[in-house]
Amino acid sequence: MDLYFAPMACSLASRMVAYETGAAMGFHRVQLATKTVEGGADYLAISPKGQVPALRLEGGRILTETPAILQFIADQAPDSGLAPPAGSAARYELQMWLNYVGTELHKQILWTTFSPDTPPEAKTFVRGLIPARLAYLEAHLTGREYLVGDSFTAADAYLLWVMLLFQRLGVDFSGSPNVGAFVGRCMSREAVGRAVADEAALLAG
Ligand SMILES: N[C@@H](CCC(=O)N[C@@H](CS)C(=O)NCC(=O)O)C(=O)O
Repeated sequence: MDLYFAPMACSLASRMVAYETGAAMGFHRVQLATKTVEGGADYLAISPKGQVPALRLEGGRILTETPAILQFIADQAPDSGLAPPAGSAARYELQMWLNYVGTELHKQILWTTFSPDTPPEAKTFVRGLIPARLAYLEAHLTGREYLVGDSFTAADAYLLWVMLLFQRLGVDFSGSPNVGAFVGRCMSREAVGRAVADEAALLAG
């Protein structure tokens, strides 16, 4: 498999899950501004959406959309527990959280915040949504270590990425100790910490 990514973008969640499973994965850096892949290839010819992540499967098929990619990688290693078995209630809970993180946090708040074309009023508006979103997560994580069941799943990887960007935005976590503990818990996982460190280094370097 080959993952098309940009450092510290949402594709980082896919790297976390790939490292967690130990999947054999090629990583290809995309310049989102120019829609080119490192080495000069036209990224739009690979993924016409022009967004990361994209996953090239064995055989050449291209998969896009973070929830689908995360589940595909996780399903290659069913014993990892990163995605509960298909058809189980826990699997639908996983999908519920992947959808929540993707729509209510990633696209609504982060994408709007980081898009260069967003009007300032819109940035202010979505920033104002953050306390309620954090309060919801804080309540859910009361007495729980992870979003679904009692072990780390692909949904936790996606939420962690959002929380790391919230930290970069200077969001106040002081009223969200469970969320803060969740971030620390996830980051203390060897594979997750390594994925974040690798992309932070790429961004810095
Ligand atoms: N619906 C897509 C959204 C992916 C997305 O928004 N990717 C961002 C980076 S976090 C991106 O590629 N932005 C560049 C652009 O929109 O042109 C998914 O779930 O994967």
